[in-house]
Amino acid sequence: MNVTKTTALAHSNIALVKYWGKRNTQLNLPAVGSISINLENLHTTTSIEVKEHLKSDELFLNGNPAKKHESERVRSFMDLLRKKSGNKIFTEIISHNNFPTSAGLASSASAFAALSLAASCVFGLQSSKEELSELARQGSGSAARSIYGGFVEMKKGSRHDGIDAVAIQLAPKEHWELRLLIAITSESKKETGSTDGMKLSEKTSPYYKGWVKSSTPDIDEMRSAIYNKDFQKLGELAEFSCLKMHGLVMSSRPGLLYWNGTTIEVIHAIKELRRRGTAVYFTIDAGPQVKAICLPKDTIQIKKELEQIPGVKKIIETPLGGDARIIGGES
Ligand code: 2P0
Repeated sequence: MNVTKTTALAHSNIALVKYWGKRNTQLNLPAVGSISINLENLHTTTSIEVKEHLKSDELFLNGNPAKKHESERVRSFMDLLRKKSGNKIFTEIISHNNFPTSAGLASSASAFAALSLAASCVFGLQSSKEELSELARQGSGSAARSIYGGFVEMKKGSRHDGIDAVAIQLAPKEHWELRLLIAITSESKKETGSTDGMKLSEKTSPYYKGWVKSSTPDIDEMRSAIYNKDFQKLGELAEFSCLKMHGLVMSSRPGLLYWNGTTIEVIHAIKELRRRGTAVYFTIDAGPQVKAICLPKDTIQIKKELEQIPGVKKIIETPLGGDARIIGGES
């Protein structure tokens, strides 16, 4: 009997080597590869149910009907599954994030990874992880990485059809116990989403070509830092890739600035901690939250320091998370 209702869970992820820019917008193919870690305590749970009477997919986000642009994005994603499976069914999709949405915490990553898994299941597709990653990428580039737990590399790929633009797992979370402390400095939605921000940088930044060209060595070095568990190298490279991406973003026209004043205060506090001998590094996505990367033994001290900074609303602590997975289903 076919499964008619399924629930999947996927974790968010944070890139240590950043993705910014597309080589094909239609298939959402990245212009650069990226490397991320998957985050245990930030996740999306998505239930999807086949409803015979529906004429289009219905989406509820965090307990409310989704906004028009969110529903449209999800409906065109679901069209991919209808095309792939040859099944014309429509569904009700109920999705919950356990963290602030659209505030630079990669909500689209966990959302489209969970949706890819749950939707593949109700559409009767026996998808491999690689196929799920390829599908998730078409929803959101960073979602391709959230299919896997631990340390993940997103391949830029070179094919026009995009089947080699998928993520792979470099190492499971057990390989190296890292911690992330996320300093929340604002819970407002960002003004410019990543997709629009990328388009603007591609079109207008004089640094865009240099960004694309210089990404491969970053990927190679980060991969070896992870395999060799070289924390200093991982941290220095993560900061380099982060600042390089934000430099690119700021050099667009009009320039984008995802940070607020507290973002900068937290960066300085992390540098100061390091000057005093604590191994901690920062990275920041397309938003104002600062993620401090550290080792388990230092988390209490770093958390104490960061939560004292005026403007830091709260700190979310997380170890690395596991693969996206099915957590419930009905036939
Ligand atoms: C990353 N970001 O590597 C980079 C760093 C944000 C900053 O991937 O257009 O929402 O849906 O493919 O995946 C966020 O971009 O963009 C992102 P789309 P996505 O994590």
